[in-house]
Amino acid sequence: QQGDPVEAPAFLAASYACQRNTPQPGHNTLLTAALSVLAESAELNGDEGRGLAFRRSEGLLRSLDRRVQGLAELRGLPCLGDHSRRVIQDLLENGVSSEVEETKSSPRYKAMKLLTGIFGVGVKTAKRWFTEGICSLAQLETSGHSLNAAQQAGVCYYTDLNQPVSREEADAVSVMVEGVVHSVLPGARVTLAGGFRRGKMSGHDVDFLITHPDEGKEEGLIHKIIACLESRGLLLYQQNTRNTYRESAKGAGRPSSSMDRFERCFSIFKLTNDSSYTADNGTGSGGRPWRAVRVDLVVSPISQFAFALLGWTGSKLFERETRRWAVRERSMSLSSHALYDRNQERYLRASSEEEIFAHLGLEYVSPTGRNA
Ligand code: DCP
Ligand code: MG
Repeated sequence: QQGDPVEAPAFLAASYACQRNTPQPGHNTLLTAALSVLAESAELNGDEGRGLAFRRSEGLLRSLDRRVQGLAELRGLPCLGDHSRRVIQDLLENGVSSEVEETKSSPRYKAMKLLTGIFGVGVKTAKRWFTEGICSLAQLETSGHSLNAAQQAGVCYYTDLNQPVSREEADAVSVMVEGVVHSVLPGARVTLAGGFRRGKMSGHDVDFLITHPDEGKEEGLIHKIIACLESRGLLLYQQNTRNTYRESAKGAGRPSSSMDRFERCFSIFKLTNDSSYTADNGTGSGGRPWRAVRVDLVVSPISQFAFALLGWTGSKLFERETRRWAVRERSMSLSSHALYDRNQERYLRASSEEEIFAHLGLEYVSPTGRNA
């Protein structure tokens, strides 16, 4: 190898994504897009560990404040394993990576992406179908498999749901959700979370967190919201769950589980192309005057709101890394409900995201810097 190793600045060398500021889309989109394909391919194969390794490489590259032009510039940086470095070298030298190109054109990757692109279909189900030779929606339809209600909606609105949601559409959905929430519970607060809170210009869905300043007023709210949405004809599909979270002696609401236990509703909205909504792509497939949009509504008690907001803002890697930091570096368990200090054997309260970062001994990272 040529040249002396260059010492990376401490900020860039930080090995946890939650210690870095990661803007969207970053200065290395050729590299991050390629690593994202390899991560996705590993995830679709059920290989979580390999997927995570590529996600960490991708996150590190996105956090860099300049475009990488040579492999030597990456010396001393964490999160970049040999495999990732080989792919990066290929891309820097040839403009393409043969491994990434092969992955993208492989029948398995294409079929798994198509099948998991159906709302309600996870990796396990897609794998089973692919093994049976199902690679397209047409083959799924003729296969005779009975689909559950979510999957039926997923097939029905497949084209709409695989068209990215624009910022304008997210804003239009916000207006609808705020109108409904305020009509069923005056004083309730609606906050846009997920990728749009991180400043992304498009997303696969729109995520909302709903709370009320008086603890307890939010109980059962999800059912009232759903009833109102349905009465106004705004829902194409919905599946809701009750809040099952209770603080336990073990701390922080089962941090091992990535699912939280809030009252919530996974839904598909009917977004109409009317005066409140002026995006160019305002029609659904088949030229309908409306289109289907995935919306997640989550209701949190005000006492857990800061944790819920941190948990539902993402990115998924940023969340994962924050939890990993908490356990390994601070002996704490963090979830979307609470933060538990295992040494002090008590929950640490917080009424803002800033306070949570402070409890964790992390410098505050604003939502737009959490795009790891
Ligand atoms: N999240 C969570 N638990 C879940 C689902 C999501 O904690 N069961 C968190 C992590 C995500 C955030 O909520 O970053 C939003 O989830 P999305 O899947 O909607 O991801 P994004 O909004 O980040 O991306 P996209 O633009 O694809 O919607
Ligand atoms: Mg989202």
